[in-house]
Amino acid sequence: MSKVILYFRVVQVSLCSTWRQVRIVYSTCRMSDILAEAVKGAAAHPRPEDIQFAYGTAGFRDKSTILDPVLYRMGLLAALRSKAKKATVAVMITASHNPEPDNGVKLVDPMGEMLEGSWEKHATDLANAKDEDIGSALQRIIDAVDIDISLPSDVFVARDTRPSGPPLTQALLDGLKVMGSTFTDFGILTTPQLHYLVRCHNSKGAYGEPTEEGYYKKLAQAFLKLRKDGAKKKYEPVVIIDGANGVGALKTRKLQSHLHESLRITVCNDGSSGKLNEKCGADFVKVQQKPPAGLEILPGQRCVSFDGDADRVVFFYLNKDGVFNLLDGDKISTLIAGYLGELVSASGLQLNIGVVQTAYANGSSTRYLEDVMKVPVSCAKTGVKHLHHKALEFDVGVYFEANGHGTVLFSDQAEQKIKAASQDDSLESSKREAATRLTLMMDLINQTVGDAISDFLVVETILSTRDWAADDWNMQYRDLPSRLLKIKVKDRTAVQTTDAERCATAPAGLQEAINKLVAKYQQGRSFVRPSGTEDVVRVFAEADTQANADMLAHEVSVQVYQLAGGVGDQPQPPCAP
Ligand code: NG1
Ligand code: ZN
Repeated sequence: MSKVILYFRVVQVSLCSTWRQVRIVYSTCRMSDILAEAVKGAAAHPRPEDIQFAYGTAGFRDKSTILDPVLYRMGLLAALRSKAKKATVAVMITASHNPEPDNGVKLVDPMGEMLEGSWEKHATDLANAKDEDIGSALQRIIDAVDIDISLPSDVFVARDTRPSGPPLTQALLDGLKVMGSTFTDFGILTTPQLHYLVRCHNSKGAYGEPTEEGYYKKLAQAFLKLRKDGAKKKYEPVVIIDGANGVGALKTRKLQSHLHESLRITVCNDGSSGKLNEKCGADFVKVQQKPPAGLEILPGQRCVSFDGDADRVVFFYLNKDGVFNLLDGDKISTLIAGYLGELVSASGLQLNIGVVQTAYANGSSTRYLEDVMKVPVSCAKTGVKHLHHKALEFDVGVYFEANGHGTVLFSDQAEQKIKAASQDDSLESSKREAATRLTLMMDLINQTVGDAISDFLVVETILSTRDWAADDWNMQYRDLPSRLLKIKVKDRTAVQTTDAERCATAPAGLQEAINKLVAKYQQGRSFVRPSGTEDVVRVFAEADTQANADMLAHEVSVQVYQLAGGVGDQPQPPCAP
């Protein structure tokens, strides 16, 4: 080892009643000792030789039983990331909408962003290094990024409600301790709460108070100020929340006391009986296009589904004939972009607003945004980091995945202009008031990442201001019927795509086959892509009727099965309704 660097190493961290009171005892040691200890520590977290892990669109995600070595190694990596950024970073342990036996881990950068793309490879390499090679794998990262290992590191940690969370947290902390990193274990939080906390901490409170209570206070204060009094004809401040039997339910209960009587929330699927994400939650409702189990709904009642870590949200209701209607991420982004657009015009500010979607966005929503609302729309690859990145191109960038994950980003310049206008006494009062509402919307929106609780409050604010029932919102445009399927293949990387995943470049002949099938259907559209979180290829189709969307999705699935090495039985045609 050529470098001999002495640096401080934390040997004891004691957490007192609040995370701020951390007692830290330091000792000194050499980098070579640390790397040797990292290897030694791996003995308690051995890596099975036959499994390859990959840091995908949502970090590592797998059966919780095999993730222990990955968590240990992510502890090591998080410490390095913190040193590289000279700031606190965060690690969230969750498998989001996936079933309870799964779990996962993702790193969060200092301002609450997803881990920078170039580090995903480091994460994958370290996760796949043999136990005895951990030291050299760490050294390669240190050299590649040129990390000053003598710097301190600090990491925030949280998990969702999965029973595998505590032991996996322990494995992560073992990795952090070996690296001599300080850390704060927040226990159970929603993913977006952790993103919020790390940003508050690194911005020295400029983004908000860095506590869970601070999160509720910030959202609730903005929400209550935005709520206009006065009789409503259609909007009712009553809502039923499907908490997916996860952390979103627990945290909504905590939020409730801060909202006073402004909104009557009934939390169902709160984890007291059902299983996490089982027949409930945002993913179930979106994919199955039906209400979750565990809710008794009357026609017209507004219902909300969160996913397992509360970073996705969809709304739904039964119309007067009892027919299920879904208000997904596309409907949410249209609602938000429309309202923010009105506020920006009313304030007289020159700010451009754009919407970012993925190929999964319903075709009707794209047409409505572009043709009726005249809002520019960009299409990004699946995965929040891609949408987030594109949204930064606008002064006000609204981004949502159809599945309900999304938020709004305000550029620094936009934020400054809006705040200045809200305090400018020389402006007409109507302009100033619009700017003031925009500042409150900025507070209500969790700009770090999609946040089910924050997005839910944003939607309630807009519906209340517009005095809309769910039906009024839904009538903005009519969704085209669609179908999402998944196909198991030998190797999902056999499917490759381009043009924001809308066109398959491999295997040969697949895109031509899709084009031919699509041409048979009115308003047909279909694309395929390998999932980043599951070992499957996803097939999406939409068409003029549900039967046609189902049939198109089926026919494309058969092509994927035949051309991309399908395993198991060939997909069967949809049953007649
Ligand atoms: P994959 O498995 O790559 O399709 C899914 C979602 C993404 C995103 C990630 C992260 C769909 C079709 N895909 O990704 O939008 O939310 O999970 O959780 O919904
Ligand atoms: Zn999630």
